[in-house]
This record gives sequence, C-alpha cells and structure tokens, in this order.
Amino acid sequence: MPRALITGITGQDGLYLSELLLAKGYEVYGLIRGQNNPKYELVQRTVPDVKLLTGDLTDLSSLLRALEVSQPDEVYNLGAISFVAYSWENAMLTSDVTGKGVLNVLEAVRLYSKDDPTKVRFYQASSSEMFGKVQEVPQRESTLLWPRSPYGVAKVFGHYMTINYRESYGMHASSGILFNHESPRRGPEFVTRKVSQAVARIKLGLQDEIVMGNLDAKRDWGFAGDYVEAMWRMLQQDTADDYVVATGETHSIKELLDVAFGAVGIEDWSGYVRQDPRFMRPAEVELLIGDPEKARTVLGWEPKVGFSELVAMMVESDLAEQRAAGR
Ligand code: NDP
Ligand code: GDR
Repeated sequence: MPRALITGITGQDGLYLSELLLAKGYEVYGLIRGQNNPKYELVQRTVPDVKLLTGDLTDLSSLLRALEVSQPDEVYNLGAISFVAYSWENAMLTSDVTGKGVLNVLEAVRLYSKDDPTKVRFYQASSSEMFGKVQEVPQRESTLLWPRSPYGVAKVFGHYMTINYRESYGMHASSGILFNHESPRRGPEFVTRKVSQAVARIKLGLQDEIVMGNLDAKRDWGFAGDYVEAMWRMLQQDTADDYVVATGETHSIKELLDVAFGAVGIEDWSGYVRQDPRFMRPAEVELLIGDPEKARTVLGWEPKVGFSELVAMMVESDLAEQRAAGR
C-alpha cells in the first residue's frame, strides 16, 4: 500500500487529494497545525481514513517527525497562506509559510531520505500568481515570472527551491503551476465562492448585495477535483518536472457574475453588486490564461468540468447549504 503525506490537509485541495489517494488505495497522512484546529472535525468527517499528524510548515522538527511517523512514498506540499489579498497585510508571515515553508519541507525530505534521494517523491503547489504581470499570453512553463504580491513572490521562492533541490540533490521534486481552481469547498474569501454564496443568499432573500473589488480581472478557472488528479499524475512520472495546469480559457469577474446570477434566474445583476476600494489590491494580476499542452501530452491530463458547469455547481451547493442552515 503506497503512503502519502499531505500538508494543507484542511484546505480545499487537501480534501480532494485525500479522497483521490484513498480511492487509489493509499494510506494517507495529513499534517494539521495548531493545538485545536477548528477544521479538525471537517477533515475527520469528510475523509475519516486520513491519519492526522500535528505540525507546522514553519517548524522543521515537526516536519521531520511527520516524515518519520508516516514513512511516505509521496509528499504533497499544499500548505500555504494562500489568500493573495491577505499577503500584503501579512507579508512576512506569508514569506515564512508560503515561501520558507517549502524549503523546510524540502530540507526535511532531503534529511529523511539521505540514503536514497529519490525515496520520496515531492509535489510543490506552485501558482499562476507567479506570472503576475504576464509577459506572455497564454502562460506556459517557460514564461518569465513577474509576481505582483507578497504571496506571488513567496511562491516563486518555493518554485525555484523545488527546482534547485531536484537539480542539486537529484530529488524527485515536481512543481505544478496550477491556475485558479474552485469548488463548493473553496474558502469564502475567494471571489468565486464569495459570489456563489452571496448569489444563493440573495436568491433566498437573506442578503441584498455583494460588495466587490475589480470586476475586470480575468482568470483561468477550473474545478479543484480535476486539478488534484494532475498533481498525482506528476508524481507517477519516471522523471520529475514542472507543469502548467489550466483550462486554456479565461473569464472576467463580470462573466462570473453573469453565470452565477444567471443560475438563479437573475439576468441583470447591476442592482445587487457594489464596488468598494476596500477590495481593490495594491497591484492587480489583470489576466491569467494557461497553456496546459505539456500536462495534456505528457501526463494525459485534461480538465473535465467547464466554467459554467463549475459556477452552477457552486451556486447549487450554496443554495442547499443556505437552505439547510435556515431550517
Ligand atoms: P487553502 O487556503 O484552502 O488551504 C491552505 C492550507 O494550508 C490549509 O490546510 C491551512 O491550514 C494550511 N496552512 C496554512 N498555514 C500553515 C502552516 N503554517 N503550517 C501548515 N499548514 C498551514 O488552499 P487550497 O487548498 O486552495 O490550495 C492548496 C495549495 O495550492 C496552496 O499552497 C495554494 O497556495 C496553492 N494553489 C492554489 C490554487 C487554487 O486556485 N486553489 C492555485 C495555485 C496554487 P489551516 O486550516 O490550519 O489554516
Ligand atoms: P486569486 O483569487 O487572487 O486569483 O488567487 P481570488 O479569488 O481571491 O481573486 C481573483 C480575482 O478576483 C478579483 N476580485 C475579488 N477577489 C476577492 N477575493 N474578493 C472580491 O471581492 C473581489 N472582487 C474582485 C481579485 O482582485 C482577483 O483579480 C487564488 C488563490 O487560490 C491563490 O492561492 C492561487 O495561487 C491563485 O488563485 C492561482
């Protein structure tokens, strides 16, 4: 039975990846931080077979301990401070967790597998935010990185550290440059879930408006359930490498609003949406669109869920959740 250790187990991707690996017969360990993490129950309820180990990306000794206990064949480093807007207000913490945290995991894996550097296969959750002020359209593995936020800068550090450990120590370390991926499990701070939740509440008469930031930004949005499959496929390759994972389609926040409101029969949303500078970012990433050609040809990976289907799925799920909460 192969064994995997996942950091960021309480997050959106941690849950989907756990389900995928458990279904494939893995023994799955998850790193959970804090002495009384509020998401502990959620993980236990959703994926009861996952074995939880306490640890923190900023604490190298906890990572070494987690490796000793779990003895993994594969390590997926999904843990991060992942909300871009928050990263300006907590730039040093973001650098420590999202940036230096990657080095801590790589170093822990290197120390743990000293006898054979390829004993553990490592996945790093890199991000399209590294492209920032995009230097090429669409963005691919070779596109020059130009991050626009402390989060993006921290991810670039983690990305190059992953490549460096592969090149320096011969580790099987891969980096997935994933574009935005969403689901009903997405945190409510991110724009898709903020919109799906608000649209559901407006439809049910529980809320009057949504207060938003920049409506012109464009993103390449896919379904998280599809994207964790690409992570797993990367670690099944004989050689470690870096891959863009994206749909190859881009949509603006306005189009997101069109589809989300449309899903509950509201064609004109202008009266429900208000913009506020509070949600504008000091530097914006205006356009992201990925070229997933390498993932398609090498990994045989393709996204299955399209944009409209994804948004409708999220609105449906939030309608059900809001109805259940009101009961
Ligand atoms: P989430 O924000 O949902 O989850 C982040 C996870 O990181 C949580 O489990 C959180 O735990 C954990 N974490 C935060 N700080 C620490 C720490 N100090 N030590 C250990 N764990 C910590 O992110 P997603 O699931 O959406 O994303 C997974 C990864 O993929 C992240 O690295 C993200 O940056 C990256 N990514 C995501 C994309 C997306 O569109 N979703 C696209 C590209 C990259 P806790 O619950 O305790 O806070
Ligand atoms: P992003 O996701 O920054 O791309 O990072 P987010 O959903 O937060 O923002 C997407 C775009 O929407 C605009 N926007 C708003 N965003 C939020 N959150 N709230 C608003 O009210 C709002 N109004 C407009 C933003 O300005 C932005 O342009 C996500 C995270 O998951 C990262 O961890 C990951 O690396 C990248 O996706 C790929």
